[in-house]
Amino acid sequence: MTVKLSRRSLLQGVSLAAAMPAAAPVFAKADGADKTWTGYTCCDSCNHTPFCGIQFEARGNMIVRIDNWKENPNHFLCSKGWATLQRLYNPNRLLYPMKRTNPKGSKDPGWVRISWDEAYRTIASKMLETKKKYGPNSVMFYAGDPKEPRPAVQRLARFFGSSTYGTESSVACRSGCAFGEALNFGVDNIGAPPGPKTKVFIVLATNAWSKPIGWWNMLLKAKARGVKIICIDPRRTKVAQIADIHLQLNVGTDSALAAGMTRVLIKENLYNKEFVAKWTHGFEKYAEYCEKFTPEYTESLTGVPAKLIVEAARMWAQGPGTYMSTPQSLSHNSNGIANTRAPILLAATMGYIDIEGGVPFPVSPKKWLLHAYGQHKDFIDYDWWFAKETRDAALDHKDVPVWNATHDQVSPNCLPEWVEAGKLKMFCGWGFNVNIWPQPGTYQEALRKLDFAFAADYFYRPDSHDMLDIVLPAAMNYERYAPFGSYGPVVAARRPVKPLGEAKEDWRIALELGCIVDKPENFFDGDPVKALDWILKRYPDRSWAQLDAALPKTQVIPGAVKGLKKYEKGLLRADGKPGFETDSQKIEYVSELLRKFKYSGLPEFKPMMPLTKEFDLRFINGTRKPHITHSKTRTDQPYLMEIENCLTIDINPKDAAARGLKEGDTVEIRSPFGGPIVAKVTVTIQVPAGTIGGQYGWLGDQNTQKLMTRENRDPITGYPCYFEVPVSVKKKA
Ligand SMILES: Nc1nc2c(c(=O)[nH]1)N[C@H]1C(S)=C(S)[C@@H](COP(=O)(O)OP(=O)(O)OC[C@H]3O[C@@H](n4cnc5c(=O)[nH]c(N)nc54)[C@H](O)[C@@H]3O)O[C@H]1N2
Ligand SMILES: Nc1nc2c(c(=O)[nH]1)N[C@H]1C(S)=C(S)[C@@H](COP(=O)(O)OP(=O)(O)OC[C@H]3O[C@@H](n4cnc5c(=O)[nH]c(N)nc54)[C@H](O)[C@@H]3O)O[C@H]1N2
Ligand SMILES: [Mo]
Repeated sequence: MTVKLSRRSLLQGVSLAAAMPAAAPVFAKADGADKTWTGYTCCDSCNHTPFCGIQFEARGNMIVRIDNWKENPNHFLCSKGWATLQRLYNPNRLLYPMKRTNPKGSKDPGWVRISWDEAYRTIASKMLETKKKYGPNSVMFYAGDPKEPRPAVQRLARFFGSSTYGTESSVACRSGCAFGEALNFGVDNIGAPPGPKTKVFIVLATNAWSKPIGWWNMLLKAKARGVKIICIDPRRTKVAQIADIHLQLNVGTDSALAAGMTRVLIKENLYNKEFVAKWTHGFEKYAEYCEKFTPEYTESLTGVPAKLIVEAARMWAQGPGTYMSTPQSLSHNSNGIANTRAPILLAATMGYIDIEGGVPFPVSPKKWLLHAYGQHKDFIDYDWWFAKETRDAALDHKDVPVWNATHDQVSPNCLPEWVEAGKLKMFCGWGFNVNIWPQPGTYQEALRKLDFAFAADYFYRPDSHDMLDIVLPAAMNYERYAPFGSYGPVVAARRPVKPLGEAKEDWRIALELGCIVDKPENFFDGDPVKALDWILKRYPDRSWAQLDAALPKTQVIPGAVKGLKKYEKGLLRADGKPGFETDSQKIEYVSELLRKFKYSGLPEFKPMMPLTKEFDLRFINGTRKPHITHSKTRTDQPYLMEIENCLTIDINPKDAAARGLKEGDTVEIRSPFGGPIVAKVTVTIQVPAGTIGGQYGWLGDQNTQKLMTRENRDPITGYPCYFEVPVSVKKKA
């Protein structure tokens, strides 16, 4: 007999391990002792989507070799991908649930190993107790950079009844830029690579090192067939080096640059009057705004030579053209939304919208959440999240009203204030890194004050976990079924090995907890494969068994809407009317949504925090490097540490000379908000004079988040300004 996990069994103290539903066909492949077999998974190293496919060879349950999964559309592994096996078999992995035995604040939390039984029992009773005492929203559900756990965690939050669900995306990642895009177009659109008819390609604040390897190959091919490339980036990136025009602007001045280019298009009569008149809203107002952005004035703000601004606008007018914008970098300053919106509106000004060679507007299969890792709207009960009562009751309602009204993920940046106000009592984390935030100490302090907190992770991370009550071992990408690797509407099953030790899949942890605090039938008896099958069966001819049988081939979720100029045919709006899914039904230069919240609605330029005599350099704290992801790659994958083993900052030769610095010197960095932070210097023209670049994710006296500020965030997204803070750099005595 299979005993199901239930709230009653929890309260009666039945052994949960014995109560686990039978897991067939789970991990069936790994059962054949020493047999050699082929498995499939996705790399989750940097979490760009689509993920990169990995094929591996296993002997019994031991992976002995990894390779490119060539049937997967994304299959060239980079240094981080190749190093994932070192992470899987890293002897420091967290393999068992643990609880603290010393009071919070003690130097040593006194961790001891516990059973899953005890872990679940403790967590579930705390969840129910906290909900009863303080209401469901006092329990926070959170997923950090790991994207894969999200659908299951969000479902758990939903059935538990808590809208306090936040992720790294609502702290600082892709959702900010996506929101800027959606304010323009009614839907997010990061842009697309050039098609056969494309003549000009704007690469906006996008670093080739953050992309799958195939992206760079795509760019080289486009260049070879004569596509003109305009790179907009303060740094001399790989893209800038092969671009026809590099608009090397000052950080945070994209809205000024776009205004300057728009003015050229208007003055020289190059813009698409017909498209603008028929399909856009607020253009006259924006044109009026752009009037003062003469090339010279724009140069004075952006640092880009006036001549080059004119030349770039003229080149853009020789389209059709497309752009690719950044997942996040434009959103990391206090004027983030305007900087995200303005440059991509240049596509609308030229009418390069959903035409051949222009920017496609893909429409995904019904209810398929394209960028959400194969998530289906019904799986998370999408309408509940967007109901007015849910939004109004969410904890970020007062902090970021525009965001609150439009997002299912709360903005968790005011977490310390929520704890202080007694609104937040418990924290449930999957892949939680406290160093995502500026001034992480403030968040550590807040988490310490909670009644109860736990997190699931691959590793024990003292900075993030020392103030928690329980930590749970998460199975890695090679050890889990869920979610399916998703490449837009292209999906594939995985074939994993069994988790090491007592690690469990994130989905399984969330679903099993759901079985206990809610009903097992709402949580697929705790089985991730059943959950995936349920999602797939929303579509004709799709099921888990079908995906599994098709391996190594991928499958397509049917129902994506194809064709061009979909706005003419009513295919971009839910009500089937022509136009775009904005308030005005047009592409908006003046956002009517922002106007409702008392903003002007225009993507206007605002200067950032000024440099001072003491803090005379702008710090871009976080541009991606090929061998580093956030905080993760440091100790987990020694191969990658061989490439770089400490915080390194890029500094321009002029700035280095003025400070008497040479390559390899050790420096101290200070900001008005903290420091000193210790780093090694790389002298390079990759950064312009006046700006330094460096990673976050290093710990202790190399932790750059201590230089950042919690104040001065973008008021619309609530995002911190990681790319704005002024700093000083001095040689360490
Ligand atoms: N200064 C500065 N700060 C930034 C940024 C910046 O550019 N500059 N960028 C922002 C952006 S865009 C992002 S995405 C964030 C990074 O977001 P973070 O959440 O800070 O990302 P990581 O450092 O990767 O930490 C993720 C944690 O999850 C664990 N983990 C990894 N995979 C899994 C998994 O599948 N399951 C579980 N349970 N755990 C897992 C890792 O071991 C690690 O402890 O940082 C933001 N903060
Ligand atoms: N190798 C690697 N790849 C990753 C990650 C990783 O950690 N490592 N992280 C993943 C994640 S979570 C994310 S969000 C993405 C991020 O991907 P990207 O957004 O591509 O990453 P960044 O390198 O931070 O920023 C892109 C470029 O923006 C430029 N930039 C900075 N400020 C400005 C500005 O004000 N204006 C303009 N025009 N340009 C500016 C930077 O110089 C940089 O070259 O990468 C993903 N891929
Ligand atoms: Mo991100």
